[in-house]
Amino acid sequence: YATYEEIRRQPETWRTSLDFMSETKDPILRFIRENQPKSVLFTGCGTSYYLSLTAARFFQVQTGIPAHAVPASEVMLQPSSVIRPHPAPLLIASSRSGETTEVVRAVEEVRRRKLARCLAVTCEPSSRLTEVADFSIPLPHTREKSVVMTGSFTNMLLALQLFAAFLSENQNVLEDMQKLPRLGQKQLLTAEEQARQTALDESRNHLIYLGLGEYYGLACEAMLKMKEMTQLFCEAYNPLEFRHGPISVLNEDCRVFLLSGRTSREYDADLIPDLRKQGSDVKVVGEPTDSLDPGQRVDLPPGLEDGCRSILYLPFFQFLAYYQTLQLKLNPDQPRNLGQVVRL
Ligand code: F1P
Repeated sequence: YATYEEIRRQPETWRTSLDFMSETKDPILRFIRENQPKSVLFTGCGTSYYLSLTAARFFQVQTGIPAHAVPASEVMLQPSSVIRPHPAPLLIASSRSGETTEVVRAVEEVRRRKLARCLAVTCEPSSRLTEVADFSIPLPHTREKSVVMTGSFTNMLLALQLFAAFLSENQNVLEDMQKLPRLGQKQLLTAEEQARQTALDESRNHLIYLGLGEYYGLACEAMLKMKEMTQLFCEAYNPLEFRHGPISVLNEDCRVFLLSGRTSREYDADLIPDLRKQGSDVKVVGEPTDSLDPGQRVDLPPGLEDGCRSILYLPFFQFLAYYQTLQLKLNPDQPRNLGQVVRL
């Protein structure tokens, strides 16, 4: 299946993206310095919106420039409710295809009203989006055959994170990002095997993904992969928000994935027993910890800052959705009711 190949080849494509970004660093920084944005609005649809959520948090933490993310339909239909033109913001639009109607129209609308300058990140260098944007970061080596987005998510996110790190000139972050292809390659086989084993248990058919801050966008993307490929019932929440009502759905049909980071560790320890109370299975995905049995954990390589670790969460969740799809005897390349591009 193309989906499988596209998940597997990710660490190599991350290397190409890092090299490409280093080569184009000067024009990217020139574009930003010319525009001096006082805030940044990230946008996209579906997977590209979820990567925008994570990229916005990372960007604000790195640069100190206020950043947030909204779905492209909101920029398209209600631009003045999400963009204030003074002081001038920057709009960063992400789209694998560069053809999704809401994204293209959002950028067109913002430019027509002169609300902001626009930077595009896409896997299609000759798309409508690159035509209408002021500046583009093209990543054609991450083009995909599969309907679902896998490597395009991690690569577009990586490019945006590197862009933030260029601006902040944070050497630790820049060094951590260079380690990702090697760490990702090392972790890939374990992630695949753990995902394959987890998917064998079909009794858990209500899946819940929890992530805080930068990890909320990752939790949403993990949820979307499973939903698109398997049509199982999946939800994503902020972990502590989950306690404020949604927790009442838990039962023995549920499996909860907690994307754990350093900032939330203390609170995660307190939350896990509550998640288990009604017989739900809980898997904690993050840096290794002695406080949980190996069967309750999905270990990621240790030593990186929370934000820099982001893309390493994805291969496990992508493989999980892939193997769960095979388990249900569905075709991972062709999810029901979905095409590569949504045009209105
Ligand atoms: C965004 C998107 C995907 C979704 C499906 C349809 O596309 O909504 O997230 O999985 O493939 O398109 P794009 O704007 O990134 O091309």
